[in-house]
Amino acid sequence: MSSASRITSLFILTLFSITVGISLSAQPLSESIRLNQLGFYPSAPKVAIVVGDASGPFEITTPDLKTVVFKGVLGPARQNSISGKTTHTADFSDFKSVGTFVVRIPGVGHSYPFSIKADVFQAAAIGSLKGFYYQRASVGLPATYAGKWSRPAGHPDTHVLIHPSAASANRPAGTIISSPGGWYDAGDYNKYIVNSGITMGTLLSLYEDFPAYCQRLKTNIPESTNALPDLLDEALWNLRWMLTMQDPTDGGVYHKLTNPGFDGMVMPDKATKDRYVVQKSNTATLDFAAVMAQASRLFKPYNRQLPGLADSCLTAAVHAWQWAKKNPDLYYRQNDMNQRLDPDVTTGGYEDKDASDEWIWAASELYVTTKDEAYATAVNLFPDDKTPLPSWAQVRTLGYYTLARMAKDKPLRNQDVVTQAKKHVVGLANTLIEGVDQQAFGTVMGKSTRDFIWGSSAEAANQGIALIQAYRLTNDRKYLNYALTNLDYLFGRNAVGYSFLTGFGQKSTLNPHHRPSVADGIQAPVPGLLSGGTNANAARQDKCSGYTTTIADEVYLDQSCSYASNEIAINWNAPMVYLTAAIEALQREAVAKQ
Ligand code: 9MR
Repeated sequence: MSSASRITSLFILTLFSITVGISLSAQPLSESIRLNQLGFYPSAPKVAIVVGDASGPFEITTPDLKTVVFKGVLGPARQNSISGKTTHTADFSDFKSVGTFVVRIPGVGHSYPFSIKADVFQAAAIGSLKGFYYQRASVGLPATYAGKWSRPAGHPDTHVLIHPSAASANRPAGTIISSPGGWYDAGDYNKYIVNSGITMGTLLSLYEDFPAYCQRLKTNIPESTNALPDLLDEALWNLRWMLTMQDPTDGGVYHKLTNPGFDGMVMPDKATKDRYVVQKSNTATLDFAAVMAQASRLFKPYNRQLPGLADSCLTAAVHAWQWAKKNPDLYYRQNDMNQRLDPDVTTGGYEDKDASDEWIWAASELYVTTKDEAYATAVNLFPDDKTPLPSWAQVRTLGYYTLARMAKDKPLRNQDVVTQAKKHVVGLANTLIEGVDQQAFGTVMGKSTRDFIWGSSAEAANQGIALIQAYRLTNDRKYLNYALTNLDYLFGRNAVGYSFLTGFGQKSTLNPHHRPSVADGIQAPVPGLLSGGTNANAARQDKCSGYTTTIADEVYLDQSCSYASNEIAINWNAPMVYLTAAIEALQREAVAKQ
């Protein structure tokens, strides 16, 4: 090669590398492109959102960016009503091929990879249900089931003290009772009946709504080989604990089982402080009644495997209901209790100002289980037109879900109650979907700053459940598609770009406020746990120092100190299980019908 041609080829080579360099740096991963990091069903809507100014074409390519498989044009600018930021939509619903892809926007970059396939949320449904196994108290988690998150048993709870607030003639203060098992509530190790209430109600409703799908759901737990579906086995772990929280003498239910103060950030077996059951409360007792009544229906077919359990549940429910009738105003008031009695208790309060919704839920479950009209008339089931989104403090609509479910086989004499419940549920869904298409992220979640409360991820999941309920009652597919938008929200189509389910998505919560995840020395968090997520008031509430914004839909900090935006909790995980599993179940039904 002559020196001239050597220089020429060097020149070409340099030019080539500059060009390649430019083109690669022009196509970096862009955090501005937000989408469901797990992916989409082939025939479902598929949307990514780009935050910021952008216009013109976008492409779907293979993850190596080499092959363009679909081309589209970004939608017009929309303004986020919370932050004022501009977004554009990349809608590639028409692209239906199975595979792994990215969204690429010239001048912006490319998204995280995602899949298009059937069963795209199946692993998340299994994973979020398995999350409950990792929360089990009083038992070790062997590697066969827990993998690298295997850990020794903690909190045997076989020597639990009766707190002075819970003293009764038969059980004076200091009496020892045994109350093992159940799930740890959240990032802390205490066990609270109120929060167990909505959690169990949600999981049991999933089973009632989609029994065939749930019967096949396998989570690799110690009970996986028995005759019961894994979902019921998991629920049973907490149900048996709940039963121990009822005072057998009078039917009242202790509000919680707790240390006086929160444990340090240690593994369960290193947390050995005294544990107490505290005062019986109206809300705990009514939530307990509702769960036991519902459980009694579900476990009835398993009488051979669990002799007498369904009957015991119903007896416990009725006993609890009777106690509540005698003590309707016995609210849990932690501060008042601490002023009168020792030791002071400073763990989660789950306090409530109004038990009317707990009455409605308990009455509805008892009515549907027993068909005894007395429960339908004992309380005013429809005191007004409201249909509040379920949360631990607001369980009215759980009752409506259960009553509306009875529309199918019409086993209730009082169909008027069923019709009204149905109207409420569909009305809630209609309110939720209003104006969503104009929203910056196009998700049902996030229409207003009010959505961004402590545990907002569960707001998104519970909105999704309401929409699925409406879909089941009307067969109108729009509700299902809107429910999918909230699954998109939870897996990354949101203002912070995180998938809030640990272990799922390329950019998911890594540092939850969760004692085992902090203390186990393993880098990856315990998987399948839903972070509470964005919370407009988090900085004021947990005083963690890392927050960088006050924009309501962006206040999220993936640090373990951030218990107000990054804790995990069973009442948040349960609706995540419901939403992922229900959508999978419905997808299978749709495919089977094709
Ligand atoms: O989920 C609860 C949230 O609605 C409250 O605003 C917050 C403060 O009272 O408490 C949350 O529940 C926590 C409970 O009290 C203790 N275990 C952890 C729960 C999740 O953060």
